[in-house]
Amino acid sequence: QAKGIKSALISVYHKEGLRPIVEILNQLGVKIYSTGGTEKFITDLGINVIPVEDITSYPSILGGRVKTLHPKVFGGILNRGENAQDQEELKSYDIPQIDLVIVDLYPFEDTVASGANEQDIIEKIDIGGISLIRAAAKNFKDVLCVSSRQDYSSLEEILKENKGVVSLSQRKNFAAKAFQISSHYDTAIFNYFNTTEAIPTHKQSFDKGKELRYGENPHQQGFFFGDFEKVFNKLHGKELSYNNLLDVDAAVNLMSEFHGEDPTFAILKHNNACGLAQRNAIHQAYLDALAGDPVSAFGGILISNSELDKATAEEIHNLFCEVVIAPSFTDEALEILTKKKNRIILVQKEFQFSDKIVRTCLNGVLVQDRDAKTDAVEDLKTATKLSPSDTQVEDLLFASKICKHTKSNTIVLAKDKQLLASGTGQTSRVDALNHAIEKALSFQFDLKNSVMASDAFFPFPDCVEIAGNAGITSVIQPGGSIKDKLSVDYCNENNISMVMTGTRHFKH
Ligand code: 93A
Repeated sequence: QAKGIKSALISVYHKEGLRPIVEILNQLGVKIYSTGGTEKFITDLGINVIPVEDITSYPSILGGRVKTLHPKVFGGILNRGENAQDQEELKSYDIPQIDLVIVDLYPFEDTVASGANEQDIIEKIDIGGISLIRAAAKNFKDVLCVSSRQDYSSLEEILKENKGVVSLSQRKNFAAKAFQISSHYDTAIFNYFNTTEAIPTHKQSFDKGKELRYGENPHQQGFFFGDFEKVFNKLHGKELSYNNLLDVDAAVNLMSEFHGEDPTFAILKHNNACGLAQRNAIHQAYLDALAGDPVSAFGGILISNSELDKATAEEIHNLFCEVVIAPSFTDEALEILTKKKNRIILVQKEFQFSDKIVRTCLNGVLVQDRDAKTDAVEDLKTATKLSPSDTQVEDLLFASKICKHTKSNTIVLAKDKQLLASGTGQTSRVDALNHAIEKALSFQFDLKNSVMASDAFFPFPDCVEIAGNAGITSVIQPGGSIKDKLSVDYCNENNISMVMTGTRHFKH
């Protein structure tokens, strides 16, 4: 039921932003109780406020450690309006009813972050405030609980909206927020104490999710549920963000296609490869991956399938990049790469990908098998009169692996085991191809005798026509369109070879 607010208990650490709230409460004729510093702040605004000591008949003791912890305060918050016995007890013990609790907790996390000493940190473990929050949130049927200064503006709106009358669902929403605040607060305290590995943190993070700085954007909260340490040994750098984790996941998935092959280096941005090359040495693989798109590489995620050596590290050091992943690093390479404080260095361990993929959908979840199919020579059916040469076959399979790990619709152009360009996440295959061609040419690549991979079949012959005009001479695609013949005919007329794999690799 909706309920008007007649009394409020305010105890906040940060006072800024509180003024409009107390002014509205004052206008509404709400009786305000408050603790020491907050009480002074309100008095200074010229607004009437009753010290909480008047309720408890106790001063704040133990240097402020006990100021609101008292049955009269908690009785005023926890009593049930509908319970006759509760109401009887309020009267007989002279306990005032409290309808609104506003708390802003001692800044525990900020104090830890400031590098304060242990005693100062311990003093910033809020006991009374967190108890007020939990009590008010538990009794949301009767009490509105505002548990952080971040909620002052929404409180202000609610108070203005209906002259201090607050609905049950509004109170319940604030209660949910309150328990989020209290669990976050306690987790921060737990993390501070759990330095001795007394409790295995990886288990804890798997059970509860690790809170990230934020989600995809700063206004979104983010969590990671998983066991990062099972996949990586982090040697250096800042905390991984939500987007870093997604990119790293894309990187290891992509690089798994080249496991055990010649030295291969990939650079990813926004989960897609913007550079990838396979060479005899990792140094050259890096240089040729970077050449694929030196513009996009800025701020990218770098991954190698081979040990990173000094020469490669020296090159990488010239580039601003977020993350570098490799199965191992030489000591000299590490010395160079760790010179930048934030650069994240990850040693990838041997691990098994889960065979299921999960994502949210319409408030439920979609689950599917991982795309574990890698196109191989034996899958290829030549559809044209002309067969691809052995080197072309190698390039076709190389391009197809990249294609599989690129957002659909995608077209990948490659030559000599180097990604020349790709069109990623386009709404049409023609757009993807045009984009790839334009991009490759802008970086001065010669598309003559390059190969093209497509994640799905060509519904029309337009793509092979554009490809032929650009100099592309071999094509890999799943096949299966009713108009396949039109594409094949064009290839036959223009000396282009085409192989079909029978396997589509959409990635939405
Ligand atoms: O030290 S406490 O845990 N003991 C308490 O009884 C208590 N009651 C409220 N800290 C307590 N508070 C906290 O005091 C509130 O959470 C708030 O952060 C702060 C407000 O104190 P003041 O109004 O004196 O500035």
